[in-house]
Amino acid sequence: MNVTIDNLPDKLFNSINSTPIFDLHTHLFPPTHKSYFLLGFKNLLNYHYLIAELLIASNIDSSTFYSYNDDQKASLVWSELFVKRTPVSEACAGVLTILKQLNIEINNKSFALVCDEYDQKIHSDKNILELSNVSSLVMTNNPFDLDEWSLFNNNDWDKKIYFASLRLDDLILDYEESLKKAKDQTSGSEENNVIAYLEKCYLQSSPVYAAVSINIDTFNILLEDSTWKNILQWSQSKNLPLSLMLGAKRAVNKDFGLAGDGIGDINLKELSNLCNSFPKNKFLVTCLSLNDQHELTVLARKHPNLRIFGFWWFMNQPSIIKQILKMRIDMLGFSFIPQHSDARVSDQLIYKWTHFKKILYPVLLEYYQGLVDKNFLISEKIIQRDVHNLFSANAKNFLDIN
Ligand code: FIX
Ligand code: ZN
Repeated sequence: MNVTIDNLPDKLFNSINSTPIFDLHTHLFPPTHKSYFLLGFKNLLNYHYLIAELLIASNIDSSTFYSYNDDQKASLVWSELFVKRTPVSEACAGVLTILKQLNIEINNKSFALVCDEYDQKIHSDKNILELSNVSSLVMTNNPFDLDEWSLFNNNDWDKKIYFASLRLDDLILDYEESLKKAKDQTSGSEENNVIAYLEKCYLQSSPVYAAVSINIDTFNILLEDSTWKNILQWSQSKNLPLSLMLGAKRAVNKDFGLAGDGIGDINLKELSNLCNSFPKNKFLVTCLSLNDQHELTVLARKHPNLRIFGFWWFMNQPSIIKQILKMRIDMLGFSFIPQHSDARVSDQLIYKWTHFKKILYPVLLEYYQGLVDKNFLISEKIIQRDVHNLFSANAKNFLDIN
């Protein structure tokens, strides 16, 4: 059925709100992985985005804050950011969006009461997946964190919902220790212990990609170091894309813990070299700094083995997303993966995707209206195809999964 200028807004709105989402990068785990699965209001408030905001807004010092238990921390975040101050930041707005979607009224209610009401409404990851319309997601799995990796000794979780990825940062942060673990976990006599261990992890977890976060100080390791050349060859032989998360500088303020990471530099000319040097490897790429977005988009026009994904962390702000999303569409059409949630607490899937859809809707509407103006026929089928590609198929096709 063709869409007219009058019913276009409704058709698009319905399509955006009914299309299932494949979330390409999260830090979530299935509920059976007990100490890693995070759910609920207190965990939401203890998100490191909010902790950074609390530590700069109040005069509570970080060591005092981190000495508190989770309940105390959450209650402090609530009183400092939501009661004493106006919760306008994106991370604060996220909490309010979730409360609104759960029909939890907060005005004139104590923190304890809000917590109780919240606990009555959200019980499981299934609840959240339904509310957010996320049908499957990719976890971040570190093969060098043996306790976390024990997830794969267990078969008691839904592998059609929770896909694995191999996060390889430890190989850069502490190569010697990682090598030792690789040897311990294999016979130790293989010619290449790291690859032997990755092969073992691959067979255990069926990852959909490998990933590493790097900046200008470490990028050349990918191009020059023999371990990484082997990893690139190995991932090519597996048809396993490498996800490059570019431009984070860890521990800009060590005292802030996980909330203390910031932005470092990256030279995207080196990314272009990498794409040329390994033309048969596939690279998913996201950049943390606004400064790099234009060049990254140009590179994605030049290298078919490079696919842009998401608005990572400090990029995930409505004002920035709107502008960069349009630039990506102007230069790439719909050939990119527009968003990932980076959720650490399952409930965050609700707000991260609600907020993104709110930005995506008017942007797409403007492009479709432009096409109708130029006499290009838009049908419901076209809209559904495009939204399905943006929310799921672009990523799945690049990863070769269905
Ligand atoms: O490296 C990453 O995957 C980052 O997303 C995280 O380390 C970061 O802490 C985060 O949660 C950003 O959203
Ligand atoms: Zn992440």
